[in-house]
Amino acid sequence: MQGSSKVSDQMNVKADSGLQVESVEVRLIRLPLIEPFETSFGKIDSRLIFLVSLKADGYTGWGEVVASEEPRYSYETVGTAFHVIRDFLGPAILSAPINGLDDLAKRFAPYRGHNMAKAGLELAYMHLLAQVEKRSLSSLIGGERKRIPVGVSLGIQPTLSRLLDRVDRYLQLGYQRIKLKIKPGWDIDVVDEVRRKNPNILLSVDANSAYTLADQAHLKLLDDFNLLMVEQPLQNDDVLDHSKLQQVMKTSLCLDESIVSARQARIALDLESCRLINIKIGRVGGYSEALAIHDLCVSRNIPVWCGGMLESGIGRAHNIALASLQGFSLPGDISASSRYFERDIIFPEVKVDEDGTVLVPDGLGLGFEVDTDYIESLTETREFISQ
Ligand code: OSB
Ligand code: MG
Repeated sequence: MQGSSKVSDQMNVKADSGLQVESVEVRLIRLPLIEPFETSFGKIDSRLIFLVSLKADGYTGWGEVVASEEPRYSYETVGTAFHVIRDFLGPAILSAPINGLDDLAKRFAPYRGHNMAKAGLELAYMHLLAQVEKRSLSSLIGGERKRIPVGVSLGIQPTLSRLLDRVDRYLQLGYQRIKLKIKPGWDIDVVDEVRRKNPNILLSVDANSAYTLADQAHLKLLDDFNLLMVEQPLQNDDVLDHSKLQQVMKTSLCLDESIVSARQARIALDLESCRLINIKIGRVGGYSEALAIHDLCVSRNIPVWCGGMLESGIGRAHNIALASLQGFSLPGDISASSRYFERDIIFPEVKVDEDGTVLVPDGLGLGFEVDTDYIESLTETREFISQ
């Protein structure tokens, strides 16, 4: 397959020499959200951001662990990621020079699960590698898009009129796709109204596992609204019921929570549990697995798009690089910094242009400067990991 061979060739350029990571640092900073974000599993007002930085050869590589404070979206939390990085993954990184992304992924593989913790370190490593090789992260992984199409994910709102107002706002800003969070009691009527007011927009919904197959008849009502997709209607660990649901629904299902590895992606596609996949680097355990899922989907003509976890600019810059791969043909949940935070921790901040695209930077590494002074001033917890 074209995609996979190219990606791994590019990444092993300097593999022979290996890169000895000299230090692993983790820190927590809290960024208040401009507006609370509510999904079927709860509401948050701020994001506790977990940053990882690796040092080698005079460079610093930055990554972000997207785990939340509570185990709702997934079982991982900021606390479990801290533990797993400090006691297992950090020491594994420091133990010997790293000979490319595959080597790192293999070193993490014996530790089961904890994908977000693994991904945070893989992100930091790839940022480091891009700098050592004097190229952009996008080009390092074989990205070809110069601009990526983006959409916005709108949380559950206190009132319908407030939601309609937010829809208008983001359409006016150029966003190419609107995604509505839904749950029982905030679904059909809401979607009906948004669609009635906006007959021609790309519209999708995300249930974050709020339904079961017993709700099938209710979910089928969504078929009337010409939705781009229904994201993760059923349980996080299920692919069989999603397959049964997809058989009776006209609308394409998209899996998010259920796809935690390339293996699960293959099972879901073989079972026809979905027609689209949302790739989040954190959920799948890092670049290595994200690239594998991308390549698998390209080979099967399954469109993918880049999901978001309300990341800071550091995680978002990585998402932009990932979404520059050819297979990411649908708008990602990669919104402007100003959609989330008063002030981001990178500069320039992420901007969405009037045509609803984000420019893929071609500068060294992330293509954004990490605002280390600002990060320093926000740091609540900081720890160096030793071997
Ligand atoms: O299901 O896609 C999701 C945020 C947190 C947890 C899960 C999800 C989301 C989003 C936000 O939808 C997307 C974004 O970062 O803008
Ligand atoms: Mg989702």
